[in-house]
Amino acid sequence: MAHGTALIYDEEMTKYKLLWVDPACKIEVPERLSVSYEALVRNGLADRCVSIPVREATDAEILLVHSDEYLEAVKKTPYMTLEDLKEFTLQFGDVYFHPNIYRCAKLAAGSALQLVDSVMMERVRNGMALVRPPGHHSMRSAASGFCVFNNVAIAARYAKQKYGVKRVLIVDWDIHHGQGVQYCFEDDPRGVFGKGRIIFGCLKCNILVFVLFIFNSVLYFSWHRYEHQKFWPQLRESDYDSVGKEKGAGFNINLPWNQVGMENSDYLSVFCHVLLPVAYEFCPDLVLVCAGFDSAIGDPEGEMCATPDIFAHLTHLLMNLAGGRLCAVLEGGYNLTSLPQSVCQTVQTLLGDPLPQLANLSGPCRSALESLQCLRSAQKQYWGSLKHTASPTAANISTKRIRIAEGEVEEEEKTELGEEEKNSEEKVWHEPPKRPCPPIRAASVLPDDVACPDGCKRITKDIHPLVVSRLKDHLVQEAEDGDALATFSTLVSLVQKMEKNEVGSGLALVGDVIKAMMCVVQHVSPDLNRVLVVCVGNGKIPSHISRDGKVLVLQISSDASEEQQSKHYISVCLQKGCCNTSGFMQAVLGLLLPVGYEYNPDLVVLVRMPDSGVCDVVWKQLTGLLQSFAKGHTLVLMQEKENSCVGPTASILLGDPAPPLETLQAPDREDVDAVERLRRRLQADWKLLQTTSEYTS
Ligand code: X5A
Ligand code: ZN
Repeated sequence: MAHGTALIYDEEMTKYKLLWVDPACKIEVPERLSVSYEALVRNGLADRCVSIPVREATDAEILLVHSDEYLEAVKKTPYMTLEDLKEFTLQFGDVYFHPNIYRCAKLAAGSALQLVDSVMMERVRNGMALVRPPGHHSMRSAASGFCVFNNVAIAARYAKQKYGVKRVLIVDWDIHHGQGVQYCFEDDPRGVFGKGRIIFGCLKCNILVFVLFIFNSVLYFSWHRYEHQKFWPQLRESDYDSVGKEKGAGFNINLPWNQVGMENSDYLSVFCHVLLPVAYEFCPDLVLVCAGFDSAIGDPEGEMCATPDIFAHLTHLLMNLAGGRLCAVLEGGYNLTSLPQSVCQTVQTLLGDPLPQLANLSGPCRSALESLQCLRSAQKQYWGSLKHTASPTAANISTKRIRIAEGEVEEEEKTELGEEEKNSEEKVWHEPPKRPCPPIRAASVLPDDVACPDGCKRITKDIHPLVVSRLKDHLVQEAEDGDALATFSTLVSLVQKMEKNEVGSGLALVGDVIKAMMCVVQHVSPDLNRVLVVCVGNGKIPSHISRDGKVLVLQISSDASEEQQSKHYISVCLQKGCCNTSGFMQAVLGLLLPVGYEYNPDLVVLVRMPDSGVCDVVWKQLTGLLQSFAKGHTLVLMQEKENSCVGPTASILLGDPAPPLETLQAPDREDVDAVERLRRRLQADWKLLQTTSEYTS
């Protein structure tokens, strides 16, 4: 399996700038790139990456997306006088040309292609390209919004053409709408008769049945500052109801932000409740990120409030798709402090370092919920994971755009005095704390006859007299069983090592997973304020475990025991238990992730109940996603006889990406209903579970 992270950068791309006065363009400066790269060097991240040289994209590659006339016109810009350049620039919106920009634009697109090559040829697992000019606004025959060639769109076409990649997911977390990418792929289902054709021969009827799997090959997701069409580029088609055209319907996903000031929880909520369910259902072979950081706090364009460490999480949440094949290409980002911080968070996550803890997440704001609700109902007919969600009326929200456009109503936020002031105020935030790697990434507690996986350190059983005497008090029956006692004692000391960050994650084979879990939970140090216990499979968890809120239990099973739900004891009951992949993922993405983020545990204990029925790939996805919490400190408890799970579990804890799930079927109606019911019941306690604005004041 490929590993390593590519970094693509060349100083040449700092060598063009705005040569005249234009307030709209003055923020797009060469320093954007140099400060980002210098921060990577200063933090020792550049050195840990595989440095890949840039190259120019060829004409043929640029023509994958752009017209011949446009390319020929741009080709002339290096020879133009200042007056000619100004004149040429005038036909486009919010962009400038310079004698060296054509060269840089070829390098920027070429960098994205080098990155795709490195990932697809398995020289590296993932990577980031730091480029200028950005790309996502440029269209077939037009420059726009500082963009000349559409780097990511070209890369997507290139990946399909050169490597036969069937499904490409483009995630555009830049704060502007990448309308260029949308136009490029919105009616995309090209090559219907090309790949993906399966022919069944039916002997009985003596006929051949051709089944054509018609998949749109590129799924584009973008969130963007919109303000009911008041914000640049002020397009009607940036709204949530642009879902793609004809066969491309459902493959264009726009989440408009109708207010500024969106925070980490707003971003996470959109990932949990729209992007991730759809992305897992789509099952991409490659993920491309339009990685703009003008969506971070302090940015003069975005005016949002999400902190740089959110990008560690956004990146991580995408890293278990497509077998980890992720290429991030820089787009916007104009605050020279938050931009390099955000770039570092992204690259450090690609390198596999522990995730930062996100503290004090609130619920999404009302405006974010309105957008989320509208988007989910606009997309529900295309995606099984959204299919059965309640369909509220979106009318009052969409008509607001028209009424504002016609000057009938004022935007509500403008009527509040002092709001304007708040925006112009300098934003302050802390530099994200360091993310130190523990000396031991994963440790195991295993019976002597079970081999310890490579890269994982076996902890030899050690009996702490103090721990043992406390254990004896609690687990009287086991007091006789010296072996179980030794195992429990070792588990407690393993957790202590995790707490000191000497060890990242742990896995253990134990005689009784529930007893082991109880033992860990009752004996962790009082400094571990919150422990998230995730139980997979049937089995009774003593309900007193969670009484003081220091423990949150979330169980996924096929046992109908919904009565005893409480804020800290959540039981998800699925028809086929953990065997049904789509139902299970629905619960993981729509329930477990939001609750986990809001709870913000210091330790995660993942319990695999005996005979849970969970398949390998799903188990790996779950284990990988749980690394989002507690700075990656997860303890996995498994039943002694399930020693075939040790290897797969260890590989994920050591940082391997989970293999992709097959394209998911729509989950069973009963399962969706069960998850929805639970979500509604719990959203008063866990605000990140909200998907509609009905419940907020
Ligand atoms: C790539 C990017 C922004 C253009 C803003 C024009 N472009 N007002 O962030
Ligand atoms: Zn932008």
